Amino acid sequence: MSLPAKKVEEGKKDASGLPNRLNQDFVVHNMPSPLSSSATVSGNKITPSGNHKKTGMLIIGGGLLLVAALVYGVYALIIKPSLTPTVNQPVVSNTPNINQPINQVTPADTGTTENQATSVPPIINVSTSTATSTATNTVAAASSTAPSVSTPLDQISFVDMDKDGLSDAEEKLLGSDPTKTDTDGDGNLDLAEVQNGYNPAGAGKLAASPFISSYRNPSLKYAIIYPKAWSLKALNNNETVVVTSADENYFVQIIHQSNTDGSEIAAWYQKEFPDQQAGEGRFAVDGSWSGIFNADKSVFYLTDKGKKDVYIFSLGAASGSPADYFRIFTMIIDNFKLNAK
Ligand SMILES: [Ca+2]
Ligand SMILES: [Ca+2]
Repeated sequence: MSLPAKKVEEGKKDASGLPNRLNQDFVVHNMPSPLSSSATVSGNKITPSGNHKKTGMLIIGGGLLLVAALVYGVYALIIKPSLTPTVNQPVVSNTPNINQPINQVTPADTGTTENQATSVPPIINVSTSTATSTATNTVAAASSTAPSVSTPLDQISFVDMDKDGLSDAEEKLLGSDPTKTDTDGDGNLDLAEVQNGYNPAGAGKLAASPFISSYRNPSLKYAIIYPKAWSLKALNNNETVVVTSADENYFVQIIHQSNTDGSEIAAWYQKEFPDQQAGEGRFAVDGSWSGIFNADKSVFYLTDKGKKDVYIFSLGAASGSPADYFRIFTMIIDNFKLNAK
């Protein structure tokens, strides 16, 4: 009798099942390492350790991502910003410095020419248009016509062949030699002589120089000296006096107003120009007045000893730099005399 077919099939099954079992055993025995990723396949004992491993990998991977994110964050927020702005900033900040003063100067020249247009030359219009009779107007106008350049006039360079501190243009006005620092050879330099009221081109005082004229204001009783080559005009009932260069490009203007509350000049300046820095002070040798410059030294304000009046001196130029005549400006200020006979 032959074996029933069923048994044969079972035998076949057994025969084919053996390699599978061997295979399983083989796999089990050869994959004991908890680090193996295929350990889950091989049985109950190893499966849990495979889950721990996956979790570990996730934590490590997440940690790496976090570190990467932090590194990028540091770069994006700290390193990158610190690199880029250095390129942009100078480009932005350079431009406005140049434009502002020019814009501010032009309207003052054009907008206020009506007042004195009929009686005085064009250059004087710039200044005298501001010389209205009321005190407040005068003050405001004087400040607005001043050049808005912040560099003080005595720090702006000018043509000075002998480097004695007087410009060539000023030496021509005063009769001194623009190529000699001590024109009259008396041992005193030209500039020092002018600053102390002496004639740099010869003996004696500046007031006695043939290159100098004097003027006494008949209403206000003050006296000034000025270059003979320049011309002088009194306006507004002598409240305003303008001295103009021969070519009418430069002018020195003196405006009078009352010192209504009797302030010291520094306090007066602070009250009139609360947002403006004052320049250095200057005093009459005899103590009869004390004054103060504005920041760029184009305007000088003084009050008398009794603090009854304020006189406003300004130096201007229709074109070019008023710095060429700053020593003439201070010469006029320093020799300003109140109660002149
Ligand atoms: Ca000189
Ligand atoms: Ca001299």
